[in-house]
Amino acid sequence: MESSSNCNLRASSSESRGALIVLEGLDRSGKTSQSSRLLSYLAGLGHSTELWRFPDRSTSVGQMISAYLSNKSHLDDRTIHLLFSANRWEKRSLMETQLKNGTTLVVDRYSYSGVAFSSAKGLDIEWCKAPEVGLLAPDIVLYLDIPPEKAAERGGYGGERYEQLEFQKKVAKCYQALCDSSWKVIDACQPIEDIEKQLQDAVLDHVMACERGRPLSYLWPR
Ligand code: DGP
Repeated sequence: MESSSNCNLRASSSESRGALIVLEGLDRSGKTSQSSRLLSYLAGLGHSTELWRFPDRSTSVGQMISAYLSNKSHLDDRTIHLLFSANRWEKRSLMETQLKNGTTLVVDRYSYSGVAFSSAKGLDIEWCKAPEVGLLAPDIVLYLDIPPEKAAERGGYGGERYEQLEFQKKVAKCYQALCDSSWKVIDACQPIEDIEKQLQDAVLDHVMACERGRPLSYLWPR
């Protein structure tokens, strides 16, 4: 963002930066298309913005995750949990660099998916959170809230490992356990344009606050 250019002499805690915006939700909740729309909106306002997604299947860890999700490999539940987390850790320093460069990141899934999907398998929630400690905390989590049955009706479950109604019901409950004041819950059954507008309204204050120098924070904030 242009407004960062004169901030070199400020204390690091008040340096202008990009915002870390995370979209979360069940499979088929509309995250991916809303992430793209949000990116276009912010870019249209002149903000430097990038679209990220986790898992990032382009890395070697990401390829292991992709093989697991498509049932081409089978891994112990804790092992795959740690791989998902490693996939976020391998992008952490680039994430920090980009935010400090003034780029806002719109991120499709993050640590909350990690905890919700693994704790839905019965793993202890605190154990699931532990490897995420120290990753950058989002400025806002946008949760696209859809009943699992409605998501299943949308079809397009692509045959990946977690795309099953009964499992998604458990994931929904686990997401509820994670929801805190940094989350904005949006009804994902509304028309696409209404959701898009609500997401836009939800992020602007955060983008501006980060531009003014909101300090970075780390998981898990209390
Ligand atoms: P996506 O590429 O957004 O369709 O995500 C792939 C699937 O992986 C989806 O069912 C959600 C799940 N997932 C995403 N992140 C994590 C994670 O960190 N841990 C676990 N266990 N599952 C995840």
